[in-house]
Amino acid sequence: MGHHGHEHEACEACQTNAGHHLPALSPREVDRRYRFRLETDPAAPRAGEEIRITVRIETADGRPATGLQVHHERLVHFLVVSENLEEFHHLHPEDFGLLTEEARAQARFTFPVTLRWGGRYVIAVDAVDRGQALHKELELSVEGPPQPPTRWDLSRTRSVDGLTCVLHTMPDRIEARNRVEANIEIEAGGAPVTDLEPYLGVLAHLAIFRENASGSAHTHGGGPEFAHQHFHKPTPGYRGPKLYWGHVFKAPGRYRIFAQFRRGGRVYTVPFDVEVHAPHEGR
Ligand SMILES: [Cu+2]
Repeated sequence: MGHHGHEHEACEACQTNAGHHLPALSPREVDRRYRFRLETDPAAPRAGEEIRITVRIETADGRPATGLQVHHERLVHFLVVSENLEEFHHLHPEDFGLLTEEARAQARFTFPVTLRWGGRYVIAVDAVDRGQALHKELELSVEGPPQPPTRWDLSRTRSVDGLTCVLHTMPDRIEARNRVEANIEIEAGGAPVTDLEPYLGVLAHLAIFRENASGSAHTHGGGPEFAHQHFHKPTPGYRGPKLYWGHVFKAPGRYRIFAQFRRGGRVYTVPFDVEVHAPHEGR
């Protein structure tokens, strides 16, 4: 969510849909207006053991943020990623029955997770407060075996659980600070997949992390209406085979994109790695 929204005022059609067009607060504004308090149980979390993570969201005056709104069918979305980007979880308190009325009134969000390694993890928090999207990254330090180096794979074709997914980007060479139009084309057994199912309100979720988990974004995709900054009307009943999305990568470097979509009641997570180049000057 970090990036989606601020450049899409033109689209009336999607606005009623899933909330991709909400104005996003800048990281500076988020820090000015909110406090995020991270607690873990146990206090010194260890790899291989369940950790209960609690994030409390307060406004700058120290009160619970009570204006949070459901977006994409959940109140707050948490993306947990290891520093090497080899481990990724997309979690919500509701899915564990942990969003009680009391927790909600206190803006206290708890979820369990078991992590593979020690070292640094990033928890990216996505919420919507009074119509404005906020994205915040928190850090967690875990005891345990060191994380192996990132296994980068810059190929644009990935085969996962019987599906072949091909990432197309326009332009092919991705540059920082310039919007990229992208789609992921999905095939099963050589045939295009046209029975994708909405997952948390949209056909595609994209969690995007820069190398060393030094930056993150959560954006969404779907039918052709997601191409070209959402200028198109939604295509009713569109279920594939291409998941359209777009993104502005903030800085050069390597990125891992976790694309998530659902088919046959099952959520697939497909990673793609891309190199983002410094923008050409003088254009
Ligand atoms: Cu989510």
